[in-house]
Amino acid sequence: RFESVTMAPPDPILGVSEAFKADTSDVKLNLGVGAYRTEELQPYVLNVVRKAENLMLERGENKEYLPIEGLAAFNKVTADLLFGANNPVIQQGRVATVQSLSGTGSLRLAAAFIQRYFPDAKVLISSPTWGNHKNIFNDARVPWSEYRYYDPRTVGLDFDGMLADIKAAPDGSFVLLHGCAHNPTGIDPTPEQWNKIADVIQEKNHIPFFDVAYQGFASGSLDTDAYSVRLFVERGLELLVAQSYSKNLGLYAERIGAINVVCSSSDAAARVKSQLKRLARPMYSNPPVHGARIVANVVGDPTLFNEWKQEMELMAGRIKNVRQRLFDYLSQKDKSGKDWSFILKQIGMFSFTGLNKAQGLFDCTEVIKVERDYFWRNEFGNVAFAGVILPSERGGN
Ligand code: PLP
Ligand code: TYF
Repeated sequence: RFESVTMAPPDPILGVSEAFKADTSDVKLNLGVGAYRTEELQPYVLNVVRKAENLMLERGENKEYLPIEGLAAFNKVTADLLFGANNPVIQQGRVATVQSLSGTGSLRLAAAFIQRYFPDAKVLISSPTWGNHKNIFNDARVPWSEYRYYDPRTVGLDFDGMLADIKAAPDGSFVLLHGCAHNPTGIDPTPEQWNKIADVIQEKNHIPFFDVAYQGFASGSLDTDAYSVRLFVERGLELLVAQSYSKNLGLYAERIGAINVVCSSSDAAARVKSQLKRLARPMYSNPPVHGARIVANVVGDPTLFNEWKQEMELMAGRIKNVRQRLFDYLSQKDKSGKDWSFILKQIGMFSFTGLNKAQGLFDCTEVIKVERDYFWRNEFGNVAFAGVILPSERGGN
């Protein structure tokens, strides 16, 4: 009976990883998956994570089930980090926070919530966006359409197109926004532009839905990277925010994150939370405890919290530094007159090149000999800068 099952297409990002593993070159680099690498190209476990884990071992904590909504201490600190502990929405108990399975699981839980309580609404997503967004809403049976975001002429934001498309959507649509470090373009709106986006969303009675996968990891500052979310909250909007600790605490495989729903009253927040729990129960019953304890321990301890901020600055700083080195290298080597400054203007671990595959291979054969295969292979145009070593520094080419 399973004979009729057809082969699923491979995940485009995982496909790069598989091609990478199969390749025997000793100078290969995988720039597809968004995972931080050290200067030595190694995965990085943060020192604060090791320290928090040691604390946990010393305390001999048990492995009992968490409640459906997750670890209370985690839910508290995660909402505080995102909105700011003194934010009126926190003080007034207007945020429903549920620990979920990292960013992806939190988005998926929110999608299930939208499907159940807003069956006629659609979600607007940016063009382009992180590839998994479409999968998530498709599987949750939430209709979506795209709003313009990337302008190939400027390799920047198509701001007018974005506003026009958000305006043209049916009133009361959900608008998925990347809180910071837009994946895959690395192009974020300016504070003034965020203001105008909020104007239109408010005018249209839309509901903002933030995906925050890089708080603190993009700029190096937790507060700076929460700017957009806090601006919308300050305007009194109801909204959703999915959070992930994969990147900023390097907890990729621990699957730790949360979904936060800002409501207009604490009563509504309690009801929303009860429904999120009801959705989570038959899906996965309750979330994993390990990552939740790490986050709660790191944020809850002033010394560890400060150390975390320093390590985050270090990671964000290295990515910026690699961008600068790549920009310098390309500007010097590339004689085509192409403007490479977008590399410096974009933020986060991805860069959108604005080159198509044919151009990429053509330009890069001249410009970057060694990296070119992996540099351009990703279908999304994603380039993870965190692992780049320039050929000149490696002594070859
Ligand atoms: N959202 C965006 C925009 C991302 O780039 C990622 C990871 O790359 C995620 C969400 C979710 O990642 P995770 O499920 O590991 O938290
Ligand atoms: O977009 C990214 O880079 C992350 C990492 O099967 C990732 O989502 C990519 C593919 C995958 C799992 C994680």
